[in-house]
Amino acid sequence: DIKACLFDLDGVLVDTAKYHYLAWKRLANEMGFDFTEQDNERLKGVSRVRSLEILLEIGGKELTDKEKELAAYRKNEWYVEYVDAMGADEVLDGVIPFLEELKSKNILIGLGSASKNAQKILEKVKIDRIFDVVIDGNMVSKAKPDPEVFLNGAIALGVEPQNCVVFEDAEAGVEAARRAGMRSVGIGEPETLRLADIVLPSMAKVSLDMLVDIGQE
Ligand code: B16
Ligand code: MG
Repeated sequence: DIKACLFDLDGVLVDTAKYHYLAWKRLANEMGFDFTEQDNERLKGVSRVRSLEILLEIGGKELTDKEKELAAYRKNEWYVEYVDAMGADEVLDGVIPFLEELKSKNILIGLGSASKNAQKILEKVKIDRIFDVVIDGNMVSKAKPDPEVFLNGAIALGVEPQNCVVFEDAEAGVEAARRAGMRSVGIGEPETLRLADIVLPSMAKVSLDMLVDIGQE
């Protein structure tokens, strides 16, 4: 049975990808190349450092380690400006009622995000207090698809992996869930989230009954 639900942040609870995009685009433009929304798809669920490497590859640019550090820092400053302007209305449809349903059934709620800004974002959109544990990009050494972020969440909650369900929009995140020995709900397209136990187009379609079904497999 299900004792805990672990949520990815960007693409599941909020759409911060659009702000990441604007900040990366600004950096790319300053360096003299364009960065499209399609390019941005490659950065979803990927760490900040790795995102920068992909961006530089797209632009055909090479930077020294020192320059990379500065570029990532500046991108984050711009990104955080957008985050600071976020409000409770940016929580994606279906999320709040579902979290409340989990709470009422005493199912534990955890966050497993690659973002180092996760805590701030949860506070801005006013859902931080619903979480029993938050594991973010500051607390893990290995990025998804490594299962570390979700395993740390399960340990912190005192729940076995087989009693956890992960909600993820990124292929690497679904793979991380599987490698952690957890079930997963993919949020997005079935073609890109093949490893998920079920795929839904958005959190608006999620329900506890549906989880019970996958929990009994
Ligand atoms: P930060 P998630 C990820 O969030 C984003 O999808 C990804 O685009 C971003 O680069 C990463 O967080 C790191 O974010 O720069 O704030 O540390 O989907 O794992 O919640
Ligand atoms: Mg995500």
